[in-house]
Amino acid sequence: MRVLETVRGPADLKKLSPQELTDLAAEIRDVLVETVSRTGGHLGPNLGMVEITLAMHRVFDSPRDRLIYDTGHQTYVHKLLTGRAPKFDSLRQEGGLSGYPSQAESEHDIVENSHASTSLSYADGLAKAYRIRKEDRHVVALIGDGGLTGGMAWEALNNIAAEKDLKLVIIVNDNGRSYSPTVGGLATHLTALRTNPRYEKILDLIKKNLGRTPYVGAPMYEVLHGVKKGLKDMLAPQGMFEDLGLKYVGPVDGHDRQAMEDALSKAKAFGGPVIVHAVTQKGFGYAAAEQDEEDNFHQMRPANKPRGWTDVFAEELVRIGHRRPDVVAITAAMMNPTGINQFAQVFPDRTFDVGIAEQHAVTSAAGLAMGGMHPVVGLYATFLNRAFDQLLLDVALHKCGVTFVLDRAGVTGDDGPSHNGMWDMSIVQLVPGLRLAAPRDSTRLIELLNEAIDVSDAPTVVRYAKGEVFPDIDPIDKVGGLDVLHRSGTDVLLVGIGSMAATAMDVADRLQAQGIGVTVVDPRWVKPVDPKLIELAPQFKLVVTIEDNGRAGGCGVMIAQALRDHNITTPVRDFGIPQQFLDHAKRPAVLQQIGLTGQQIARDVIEAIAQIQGTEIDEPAAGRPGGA
Ligand SMILES: Cc1ncc(C[n+]2csc(CCOP(=O)(O)OP(=O)(O)O)c2C)c(N)n1
Repeated sequence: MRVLETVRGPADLKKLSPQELTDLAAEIRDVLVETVSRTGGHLGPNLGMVEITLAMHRVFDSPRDRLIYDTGHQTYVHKLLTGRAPKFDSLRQEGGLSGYPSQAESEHDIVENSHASTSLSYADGLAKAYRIRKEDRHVVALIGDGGLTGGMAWEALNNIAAEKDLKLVIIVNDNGRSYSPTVGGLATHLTALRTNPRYEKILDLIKKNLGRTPYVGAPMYEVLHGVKKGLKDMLAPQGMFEDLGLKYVGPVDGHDRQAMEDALSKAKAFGGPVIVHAVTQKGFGYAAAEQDEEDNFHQMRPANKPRGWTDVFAEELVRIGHRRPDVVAITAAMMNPTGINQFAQVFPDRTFDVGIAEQHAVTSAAGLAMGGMHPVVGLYATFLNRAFDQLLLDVALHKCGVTFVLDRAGVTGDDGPSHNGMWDMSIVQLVPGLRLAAPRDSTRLIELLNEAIDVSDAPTVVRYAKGEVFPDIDPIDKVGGLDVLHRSGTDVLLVGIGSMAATAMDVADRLQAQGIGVTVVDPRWVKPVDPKLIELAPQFKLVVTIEDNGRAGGCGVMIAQALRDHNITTPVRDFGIPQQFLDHAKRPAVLQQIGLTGQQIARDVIEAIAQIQGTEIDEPAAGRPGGA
């Protein structure tokens, strides 16, 4: 029987012998490699977390003590040790285990948000609550060196340091990498420590010499301790933490379970906030991951990836870079995933990886624009949420020409609620002067990216979906800025936004088959609303908008408002993502669940037209959660 099968919860771990724990670590690595190769997900980070997680669960008493994982992508080992091993096969599958912590799954999970750099703030609040309620519980926050590059983490540290009696242990899992190597001054500090052999050698020497000086042992120790501290300050980052008033333990080999347990026990006994600095290797124990240069298998990559939206953007940005020496690129620790890496290879001096620091990225872009450059900020759509105020007041108020390229917009699916890009088109609607483009295919992405970068006196946003780029849909006509994609009548004006233009074409076919006349347009630029769209609308019985964004405050709502403002009474039906946190599943399954497919939209539109015409038709009246 494998040791893993005997572990039904953390209590079982405490009974295991050192040998059994070593065997368990090997078994966990086998399960990780075998499962994640099949399901996809975060392999490298979890391979690096095996011993740390074992130590966390042996030293602390979850769920009484609270374990918080920053971002949460490194919790597969935690899942395996907290009763979820039998279901681990279902990782990231519809109805199966989430790829992140989940309160619904386990009492051992508390924070589910997968946006980085939040763990220390949650931990600060939880520990303060337990102190006020006089509950004797520890809070443990695990944060990577990547997570630690986010400003929020430092805001939290600043506050935690002032609370001398908080029972709070911060484990820094320092593997030197986010996706790519972690950047910035802090990362340089951590690397200096990790890679400097002098430090441990000198400490060894001190220890040995101490043993040989019997009478002066104690005073000598003080002197040498001073020396040690001075040395550490020179080489290590704890000077920085200690200056803040935080106790520092480390560096500890994060793959030495016993050493980790010793360090955590010491930290637990201290009774105030402590930082335990664990040094690990991403992908540890699996040669293919350890040696992978791109990202140590941070996330499993499919073997034959079809040409995606990111590839089209990446190649075009390089072409633009040659033509426009003022164009610079900024990424927030997502060099490869956003495609900025291709620009970086050609223009390293014009590329800035700022760490997981979206807020800084955006205001730094404003500064670059004020200094005569045209920044292109590459982000996942969901992470723009982080930098709304910076976009609004630092960029837009100052009329800075900054282009935001939002990848993974719309339903992304597998990574669950916090990774869906379903807020961007709503929040950017609030920004005066900002122009928003949603390309429907690769030709339009190239066109719109160029048009966006030509705007020098306002922010522009270009947003597109995750994964494979859709086949081109060529326009049959152009009306103002609108592309007309289909024209068979004037019953319904279908406005297909971005990747939903393909769905609009599907709807059009279905409506036409029912004898309903349809025109499909793609506005390309969706903010501001194109005046030609306002001119066209009164010619139709119904305007239908389809977008891959939350319905609240989205493009459909803005189009309806523009029509009202012009006293146009044509009814509008807006289809988009319902304002819900969507459980993880594949994108097509999520779209089906929320009613955002050609079939479901066509059914609703047929009903709406029937109502408008005052006639009843034989269509099943099923629910339409995504419909208007
Ligand atoms: C606000 C935010 N921006 C970007 C990301 C994307 N992201 C997920 S994991 C990760 C790297 C995390 O690095 P680190 O904290 O060191 O953890 P590791 O994977 O190395 O264990 C990034 C950038 C995110 N989750 N949240």
